[in-house]
Amino acid sequence: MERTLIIIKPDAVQRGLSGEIIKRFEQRGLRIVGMKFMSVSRALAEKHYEEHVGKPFFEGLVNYITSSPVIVIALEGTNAVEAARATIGKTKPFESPAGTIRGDFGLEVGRNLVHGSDSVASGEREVGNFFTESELFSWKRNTDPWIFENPS
Ligand code: IDP
Ligand code: MG
Repeated sequence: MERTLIIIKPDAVQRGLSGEIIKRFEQRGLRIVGMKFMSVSRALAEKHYEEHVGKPFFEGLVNYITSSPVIVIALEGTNAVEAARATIGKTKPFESPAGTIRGDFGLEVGRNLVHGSDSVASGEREVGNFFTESELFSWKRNTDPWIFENPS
């Protein structure tokens, strides 16, 4: 099933919003297959955000994501990537509608609380960057048939 990487960024962890953010993905029906509390090294931050190398905000972005611990989560579900991005909202919180995580809890693009992979290929790559195989779990929930028409 499709996978996406979620990062509860340092600002969200510091502000005590981790539980609220996890709750929204769980309520959506996405299945947690990996989760850990960690510090992101500069090397991992630069790899994760390699598409933004050279942009004016890159240095600030790496400083932000490495500034304090994060929670990383691998989520699985039908259309997991698009569903998670819709739950997160737009890149700029001030443009993000109420009801989304960024629209409900954020104002500035440099403090936008949460990361979600932007494509199926990115989801695969990013989950692999943050988790080893033994940290990812293949499991079923008893509720899966009530969330997925064709659970697998
Ligand atoms: P996304 O997180 O919505 O996919 P991207 O364009 O991939 O957004 O940018 C990655 C991250 O870089 C954003 O989530 C945000 O933290 C940061 N960022 C993007 N644009 C800016 C900017 O103009 N100023 C400061 N930070 C930015
Ligand atoms: Mg992105």
